[in-house]
Amino acid sequence: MNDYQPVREDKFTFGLWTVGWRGVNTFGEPVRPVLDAVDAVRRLSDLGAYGITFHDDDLIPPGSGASARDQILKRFRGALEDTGLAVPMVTTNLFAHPVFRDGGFTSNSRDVRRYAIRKVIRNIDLAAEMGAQTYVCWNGQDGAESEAGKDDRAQLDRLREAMNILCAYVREQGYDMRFALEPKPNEPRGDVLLPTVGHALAFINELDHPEMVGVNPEVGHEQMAGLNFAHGVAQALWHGKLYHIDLNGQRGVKFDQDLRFGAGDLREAFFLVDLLENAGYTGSRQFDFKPPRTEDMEGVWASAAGCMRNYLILREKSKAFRADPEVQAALEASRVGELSVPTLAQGESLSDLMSEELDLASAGERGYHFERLDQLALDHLMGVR
Ligand SMILES: [Mn+2]
Repeated sequence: MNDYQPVREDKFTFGLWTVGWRGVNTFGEPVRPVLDAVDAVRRLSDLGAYGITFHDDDLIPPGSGASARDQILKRFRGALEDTGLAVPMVTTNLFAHPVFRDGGFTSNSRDVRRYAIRKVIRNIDLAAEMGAQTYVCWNGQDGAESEAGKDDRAQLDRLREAMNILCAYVREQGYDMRFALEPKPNEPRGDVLLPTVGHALAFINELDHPEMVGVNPEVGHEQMAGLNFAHGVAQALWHGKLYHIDLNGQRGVKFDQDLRFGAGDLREAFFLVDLLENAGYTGSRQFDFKPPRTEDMEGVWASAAGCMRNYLILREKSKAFRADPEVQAALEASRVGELSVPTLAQGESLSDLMSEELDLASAGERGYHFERLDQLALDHLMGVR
């Protein structure tokens, strides 16, 4: 019997801001105490995680002096060494301070944009010291409530300028680091810049070094726009741009719920794990969730363990689905493999295709049997096969 105990090789990571989230929401005050980063490292390691990630301000409180900073980093590094936990990704908080009320890289205020770049550059140095190879950019407050107040095309110019500066810096320093842009449609801004995976992928093509920049899609961020997350991730993989992923749960088009992975749309979670495991994705499986305010610290760790357990259960279900002879026959009947056969055979030309006739009557009658195939998937998911 599989006990679904995670191991380092599963590459599960957690943001310090997830298990450390104190449960502040729009209407409610904090419900949990401040979590010491060292405790987070130890607990996550005990649970079987591979790594921990952080925003600059999560680890080092803003306004800390040089000696306080050194002390914090020394303790944190000590805990990493004791446990073997990695820091594969680091990111910057360009959203909490009032100065970012109109965004960071794309604030209308030029001095704020310059400050935002300084803040990120300093944190990139720390990320490199920690061995992080991925740097996530979530442009949380970059967006608008009113078209009148924001020149969208200038905003894209400024975001491009900032990303080009960051890429040039990483190249100059010789850091082994890539960037991952995190799309989100809204919240906290009425409309956020780069709202979907597709917007981000198109934007990356306009950069000086597009090969250094990919995406960090988050389950809930696509689903809160009613989009199919597995499809978005598949396209990111197809472009070779899935540099990182944030896993969590969301139920439909509403505020960003950040439920634990597997809560929310379980069916889409199954097809997502099936995709990641079969597409050769080798990066971190990061959980970016918020343990609900109902939970005390014991509930926080139960919630974190649940994220990993659900991934491992779904991974096992996906394997069983793919290995099932009836599923293989159903895939065949649905012509799933046929889509991978090029429409023109090698050496064929358009004229070969043009001279062919299709029996429209019989091809039009052809059923695709997707319902049977999908039911087999659900049978596996629901544990009756
Ligand atoms: Mn989210």
